[in-house]
Amino acid sequence: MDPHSTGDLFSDEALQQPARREQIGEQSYVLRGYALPWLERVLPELRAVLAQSPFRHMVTPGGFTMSAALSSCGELGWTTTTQGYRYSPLDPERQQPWPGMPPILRELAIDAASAAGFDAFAPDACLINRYVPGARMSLHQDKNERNYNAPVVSVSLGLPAVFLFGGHQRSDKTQKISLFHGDVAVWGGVDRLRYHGVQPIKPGVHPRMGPQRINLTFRTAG
Ligand code: MD3
Ligand code: FE
Repeated sequence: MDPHSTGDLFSDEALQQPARREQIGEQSYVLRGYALPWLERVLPELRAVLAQSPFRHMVTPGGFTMSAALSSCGELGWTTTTQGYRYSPLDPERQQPWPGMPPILRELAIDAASAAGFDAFAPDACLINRYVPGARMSLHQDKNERNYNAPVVSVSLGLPAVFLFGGHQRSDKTQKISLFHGDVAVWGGVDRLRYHGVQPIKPGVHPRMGPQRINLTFRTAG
């Protein structure tokens, strides 16, 4: 429509920034603000998931308590045991299936994957990480999923984070990428097994999310 007419000037659409797609690797993208128009539908569903399976701090096989708290929804959730890391159909805290993946979360993930060039994404797991100020995630690879052909889709909410994007060896140089509320990152193909981590979150209070960062990662795990 004519942008100078007043009719829809204050509609959500008119207020929306154009989505910016930044390429950060051969097959990796950050879709700036991509999740913002979805959030008022996503956040109530996320709250309902967390009411069923609350955040908990998992202990690594090496005996370290992770500083990021974790939950999951979908057919599979990520867990730690003394044996190692694995995906499980049951929430070990409750010995019950994880909450189902809310359709609006699934739709957001599939839509973002497609915007980054990955069609037919079929996520079966959504990991939910909560970082309070000071929490971090050290450099690691995600390699517990059965199928590395599928991308990983990550939605950042709340306080900003500095994401570290490394190479295929732990010792490879890392690039720093700031991730903000509403940003969606998509990784796949040749970048799927790159080392990555999150620097300690700086103190702050996000106007919508409070004093925390929440990250959703959608994967095809099984
Ligand atoms: C790059 N989470 O849960 S998500 C994780 O922000 C994890 O909570 C971080 O790493 C967070 O495992 C980063 C972005 C992400 C996820 C998977 C990747 C980046 C990736 C796999 C390969 C390369
Ligand atoms: Fe990871």
